[in-house]
Amino acid sequence: MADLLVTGGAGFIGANFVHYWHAAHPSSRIVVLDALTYAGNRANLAALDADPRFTFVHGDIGTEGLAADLLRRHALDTVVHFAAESHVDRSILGPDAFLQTNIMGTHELLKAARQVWLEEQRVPRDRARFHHVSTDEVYGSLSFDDPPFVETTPYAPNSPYSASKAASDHLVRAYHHTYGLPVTTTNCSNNYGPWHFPEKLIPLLIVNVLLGRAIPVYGDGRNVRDWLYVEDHARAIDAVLARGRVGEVYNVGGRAEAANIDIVRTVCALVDDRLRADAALAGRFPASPASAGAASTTLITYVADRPGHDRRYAIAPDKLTAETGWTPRETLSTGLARTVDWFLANEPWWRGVMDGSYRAWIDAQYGATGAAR
Ligand code: NAD
Ligand code: TDX
Repeated sequence: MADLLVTGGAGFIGANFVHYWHAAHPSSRIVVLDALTYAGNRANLAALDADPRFTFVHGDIGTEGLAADLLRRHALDTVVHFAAESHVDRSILGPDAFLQTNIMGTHELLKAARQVWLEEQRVPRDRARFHHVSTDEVYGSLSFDDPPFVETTPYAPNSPYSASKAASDHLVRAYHHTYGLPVTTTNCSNNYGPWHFPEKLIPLLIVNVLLGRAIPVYGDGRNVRDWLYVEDHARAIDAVLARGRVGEVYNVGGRAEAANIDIVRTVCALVDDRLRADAALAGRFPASPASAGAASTTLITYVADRPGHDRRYAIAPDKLTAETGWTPRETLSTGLARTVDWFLANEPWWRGVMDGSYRAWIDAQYGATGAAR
């Protein structure tokens, strides 16, 4: 069974993946390396602290020698690389951190894997795997009548974020082609689900509806994204590690295209239904329109468009399904309902990440090292 170095495991998708993997592979060891940026929450992994199969390391993927040391010390044969700066709006405001982490940080990890697995031969080549988690945004933007992205769609990244992810994809490919590093890459569509940081559309929307705040819709609200429930992404990575071919790229998506404004209206209706059906819940969120008998859609506020805003993403996961048998379990409707219910049940989590108080909790629990006390 694979023993994993998971980078960015305290972030949204990483944390969901770690919990999924921990439950699905009871004999596998997991070492998480995470810098705990604003997007990384140590609390997301607190439930695993008592398990000796789990280790948390607070550190930056770009630190020279750190990843190599972890691969050696813990005898790890697999890297699942999530760590990144991931928010497009932030990349527009300040691209530097995106280039540093997404490009240089990924390169540091590739060097570590090459050194420990290939040069020092600490793991047989047929057991080692570097799995790179990337995005459909590297393919650029589609018109409404274009066919979905496939693995051979030419790269055309439009934001500093997607350009930095495209660069990292090319480095992963080059390390396979030049040095024979055993790699796989997945390019996934928009995820949503538990532990999603409330700066991205769906969690921001849920939280703003509950707090009775304006819902900012960029431009005309007709931009289309292809949505995937995060646990289905975790299962897809598992399928690629188990049955994917080394050196290959797999697109991951839920065949669930929706215009932003339709996502907004669906989530508003879900929250309104929950609050109308449960007086105690409505009492917890008195500023939410549904608590006063109104519709949350009254909060919709059209705002200036994102610069360079990609019009449409759509992804064809046919290669992944054909080669590994993976298909998504959640539909957009079941996944959104699960997500709204998770945010209703985890109010302390989202309040904590929004007001920064979870940082105090981290310090009290873990100190600077991130190791459980
Ligand atoms: P996130 O922003 O929620 O989490 C990123 C994590 O990486 C955080 O825990 C953060 O602390 C950590 N991190 C950042 N810089 C680091 C560094 N230098 N060293 C170590 N750790 C660092 O991101 P996410 O949404 O969970 O995305 C995870 C990965 O999946 C990213 O590579 C992203 O490009 C990719 N992806 C995301 C989506 C999506 O919809 N969110 C879709 C497709 C692909
Ligand atoms: O307040 C908002 N209002 C709004 O209309 C926000 C935050 C977003 N939007 C729009 C912009 C996009 O068309 O909603 C759509 C989704 O936006 P984000 O949640 O910021 O996601 P996106 O830019 O599509 O990128 C996401 O999917 C691909 C992730 O953040 C990336 O990390 C991933 O690679």
